[in-house]
Amino acid sequence: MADFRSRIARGLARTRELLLRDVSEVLRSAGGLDPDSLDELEDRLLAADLGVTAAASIRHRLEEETGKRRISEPERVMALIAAAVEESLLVASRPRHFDEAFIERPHVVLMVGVNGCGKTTTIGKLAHYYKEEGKEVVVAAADTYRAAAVEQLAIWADRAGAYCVRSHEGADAAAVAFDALEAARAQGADVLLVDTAGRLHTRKGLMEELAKIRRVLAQKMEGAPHETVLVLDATTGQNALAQAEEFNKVVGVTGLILTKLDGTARGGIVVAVAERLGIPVEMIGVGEELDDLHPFEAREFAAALLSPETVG
Ligand SMILES: Nc1nc2c(ncn2[C@@H]2O[C@H](COP(=O)(O)OP(=O)(O)OP(=O)(O)O)[C@@H](O)[C@H]2O)c(=O)[nH]1
Ligand SMILES: [Mg+2]
Repeated sequence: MADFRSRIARGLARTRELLLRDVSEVLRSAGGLDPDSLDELEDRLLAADLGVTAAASIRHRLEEETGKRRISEPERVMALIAAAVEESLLVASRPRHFDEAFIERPHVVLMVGVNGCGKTTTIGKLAHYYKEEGKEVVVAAADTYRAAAVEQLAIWADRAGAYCVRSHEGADAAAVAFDALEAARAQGADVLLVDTAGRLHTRKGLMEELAKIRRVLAQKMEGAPHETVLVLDATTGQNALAQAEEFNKVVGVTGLILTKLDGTARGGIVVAVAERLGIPVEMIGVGEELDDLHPFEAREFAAALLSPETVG
């Protein structure tokens, strides 16, 4: 996992640098942590997208600590922040692994999210992830709005060694999902990953289409889809919360995948989303290659986000 850690650390470098800069500035100007600098620090944590609850709980920890002794080293503050972040994330983290005893075959995963959040890419990576575990994977091109979308998924499927079920542009998305489930069953596949068109969570008609895909899958196989995964682009910051709430209302989100954590300064959004929704963050995307998807581990994430040893 050392490789994973260094990739995450690299990916979160910008988030970490900004936080460390904030902490250092606050400490320098106040000469240490006092009530005023705690206020300032809490504001900076909010600005870093960590969310209200996490920012408040970090403040609380720091207050307790300053009651005992004067803190003026940024490293100490960062370590306390890391501990608080880890605690917040543990509540909602559920590393993804394939449990033979638990699942039915095929295990059906419906991928949803706004335009461009990374659904198709993530399906490609997830197909690869499962193939590496020795699973047979089928993907469904149920984004039928654009021919290019089907082509894009087919290319990813090819790279990952998964079978792709596709139809023509403009075909009924639910029908493609239905056909793919039939094919996955006929092939005795272990996993079916259903790609869907990006849609704004505020567009009612499009959101209804997702509900229809769900119904059709459930008709074909009791319990399907076994998972509905919402893909969130970490660079969107606080808007990710509104998206998650809307998608959850319409299709019942069972897990989250955060993408584009590489190179964003807003990695703190993971903490806010996990706290607000209590939906587990299962995986995180840290790049555009096949193996740039990793099971989410609260401890490793907190360490990579904040710990001073990984800086530089
Ligand atoms: N840097 C980075 N880029 C990513 C990541 N995941 C996806 N992308 C890029 O984000 C862009 C959009 O990805 P798609 O997978 O097409 O997103 P989508 O949600 O399927 O988009 P629509 O189907 O149009 O809604 C592509 O250029 C991807 O390469 C990631 O983890 N890191
Ligand atoms: Mg797509």
